[in-house]
Amino acid sequence: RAIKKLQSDGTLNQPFMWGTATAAYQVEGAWKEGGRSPSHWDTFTHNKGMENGDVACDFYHKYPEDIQLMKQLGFTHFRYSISWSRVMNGELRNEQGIQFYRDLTQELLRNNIEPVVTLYHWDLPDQYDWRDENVVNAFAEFADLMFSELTDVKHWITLNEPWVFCALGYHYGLHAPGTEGPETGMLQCGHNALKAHARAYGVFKERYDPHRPGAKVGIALSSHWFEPLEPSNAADQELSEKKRDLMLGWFAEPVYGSGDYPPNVKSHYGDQLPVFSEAEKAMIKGSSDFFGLNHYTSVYVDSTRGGGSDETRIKHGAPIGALAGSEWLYVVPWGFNRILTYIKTRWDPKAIVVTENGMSDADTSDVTSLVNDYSRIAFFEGYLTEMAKAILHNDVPLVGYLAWSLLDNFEWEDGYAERFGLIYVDFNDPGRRRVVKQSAEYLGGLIAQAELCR
Ligand code: PNW
Repeated sequence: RAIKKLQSDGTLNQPFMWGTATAAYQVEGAWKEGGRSPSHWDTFTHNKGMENGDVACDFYHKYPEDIQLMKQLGFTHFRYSISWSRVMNGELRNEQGIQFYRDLTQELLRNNIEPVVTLYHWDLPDQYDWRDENVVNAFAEFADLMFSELTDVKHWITLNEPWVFCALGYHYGLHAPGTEGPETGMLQCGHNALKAHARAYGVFKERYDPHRPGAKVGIALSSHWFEPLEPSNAADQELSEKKRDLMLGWFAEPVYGSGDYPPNVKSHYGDQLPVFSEAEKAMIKGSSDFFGLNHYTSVYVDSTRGGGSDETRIKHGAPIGALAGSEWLYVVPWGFNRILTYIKTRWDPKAIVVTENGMSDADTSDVTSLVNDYSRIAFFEGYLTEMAKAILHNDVPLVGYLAWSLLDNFEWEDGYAERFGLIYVDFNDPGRRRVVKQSAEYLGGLIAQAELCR
């Protein structure tokens, strides 16, 4: 019904995008094959002796098999990212690396699966630093290279979750390059990320758009839903709105709103926050053809607690939802409708693509329980029902839903301890055996039904 409504509204002028999402460093492996040079994630994990993406799912070699699985399950789209240091070595192009992405893209198209390409999903070549303005030009050139090579790609995402890679990489020190420091580093990172995104968008519009009918370029932003602990309490409401600004509005307001940071972000950081010139604001404003949203979870906001601890998952003794396999991921389906409706109301984007949504299981040696993943089925049932409500009752212009993730994979600082896949991967097997989980079959069945109802 939701899809029918989108069609009658004219929101869907192409089939609804049913896909899965991955990221290069999390799945590819082959870290020094084909002329690839190290990214800061290689260096960070190796220096710290952490689990790493050296082999990961070995997607680099196994992608034809994975594409057959996607096809059997009925997915129409697949989101993957480009390892920048695979396709470029400093300023030079690396032909072998580029060929890998040409081959992957063609294999998808041959199997009737539309590519959704993320240019940057956190694996920065070692020589760059997001706090340094040089990265802006470098990223625009890298984007130009990929736009020119992957001519058949219709959906591009410039950056994945600048909130995460700036905050965790340059403030909390949990992600590469592992810098724990004042908020200024993270703010500088965000500033350059917005400029880099807008430059790449501009390159596409100027040089490629005229010859690529229907092609779209956007950015993927992540946010929790922030719910006032007491919905009628004005202070809880106000603080919730501020938290939405600090996580989502920081990037969404410049791109989809005014071209500048929201007032809450300006007042919170004061002089630490870099300032955009008028020309930069003009370049950033409107620099996205769709709103890419990565959403997983929700939190309550309690204004009666102090600064650092104003978020809680407990209300009157009851948890906000079931805890998944990651300490930050509580299953809160209703928050999905709320954040989608909030985005529609505040920024009124032409289209929203859910570029990631999914849940984790903690790793265990009990493979049967990992494959019979009924709690993940419940997760998708709950979140997709709320997504349908957002479309039907709140006129949210949703054009696609990409589940995170196709495969169990390298979950960043948590290594292989958390499994987000629709497909189980045996990381002890040198062949990285795959087993389709029950939740993948469930989604496949749901896609088939949705298609029949059109
Ligand atoms: C996303 N949070 O990261 C990333 O895009 C993926 O690469 C990652 O594997 C996936 O979600 C699962 O973690 C996020 O705390 C990590 O809000 C944490 C948050 C959001 C997104």
